[in-house]
Amino acid sequence: IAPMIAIVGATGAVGVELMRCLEKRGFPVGALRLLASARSAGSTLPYGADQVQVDELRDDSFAGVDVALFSAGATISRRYAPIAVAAGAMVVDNSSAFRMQADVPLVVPEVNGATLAGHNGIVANPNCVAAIMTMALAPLHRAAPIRRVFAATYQSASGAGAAAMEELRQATAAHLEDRPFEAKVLPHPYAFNLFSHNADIDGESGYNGEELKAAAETRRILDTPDLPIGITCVRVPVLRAHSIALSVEFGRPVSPDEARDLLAAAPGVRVVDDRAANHFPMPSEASGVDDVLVGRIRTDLGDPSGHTLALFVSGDQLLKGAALNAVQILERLLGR
Ligand code: A2P
Ligand code: 11C
Repeated sequence: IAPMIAIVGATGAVGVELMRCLEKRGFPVGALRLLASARSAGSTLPYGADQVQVDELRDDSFAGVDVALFSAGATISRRYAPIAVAAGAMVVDNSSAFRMQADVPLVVPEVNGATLAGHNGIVANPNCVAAIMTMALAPLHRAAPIRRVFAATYQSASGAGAAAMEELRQATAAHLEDRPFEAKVLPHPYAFNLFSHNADIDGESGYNGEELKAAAETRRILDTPDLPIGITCVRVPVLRAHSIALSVEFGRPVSPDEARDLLAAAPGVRVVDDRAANHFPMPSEASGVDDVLVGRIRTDLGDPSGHTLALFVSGDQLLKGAALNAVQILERLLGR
């Protein structure tokens, strides 16, 4: 029988995409319980032909729920995911709350789906950079073990939530109309600008929280605990797809042709690498698309040994970086 599914954070950027993914993939939904803050209680959201009411998240929200999809931030997940599990629900959590916890699998189904078997009620959905990056790295790593990664990200507004997407729209309109605009959601002017990712900086390393999460989670998903990863995360004025410039050193030389073949054969990856047309992955073409786009595949001339490839990746932050991956996890968990 079809499960009762709760979505915590249903009104958010990811919450709305979770509903779209369930619907689009024909996931059997017995009943849908939409949960958010008191601010949204009583509003409705469309699901198929229905309007479903949004309720305030409370301790008793999970009675009868089979599966709870959390996307309301780590604080909410820490408090309510154990309550959902105690009520008998299986939790797929999109926050960072449990991602590095040993008894919680951190899963990109195409990469390490087998680790799902070890779950104790909670499965963690990775940080969007980690999910998108591992989709490009794993097919290569399986053929030629990776020794080192350098990454620079170009991250969209959606990673900071629905309010940040709206701020990008408003700030851009104000800029074009030469009106003053005061940023409220993000720390810096966003229109026609870019800035270092808004996560807090770790005083010791100088890395920000997003960089540390993306690196640690990538190591965990690839099962390469010692992989050195250097990464710089930047917010760019794009609505919903993240891009990543990668430099990947292997234990042996890997030619661009070999890499292209490996990536072309990988489920969930689409090679976009047309040198003649200068057509490579772009966030505009990754937005709304399930596949992660990978291209600009070339030998990295920064490494004269020929062991390093350069790549450029774009993936929809709300889909493979969040909602789609969560629904794919659910499909695996329920054996669909
Ligand atoms: P609400 O819309 O009622 O504030 P986003 O990542 O797009 O910013 O979305 C965050 C999601 O988390 C929204 O659905 C938001 O609901 C929800 N949320 C935020 N704070 C709480 C809370 N205290 N209890 C339940 N849901 C919350
Ligand atoms: C961003 N990736 O683009 C972040 C948002 O680890 O789930 C999600 C943070 C996380 O800002």
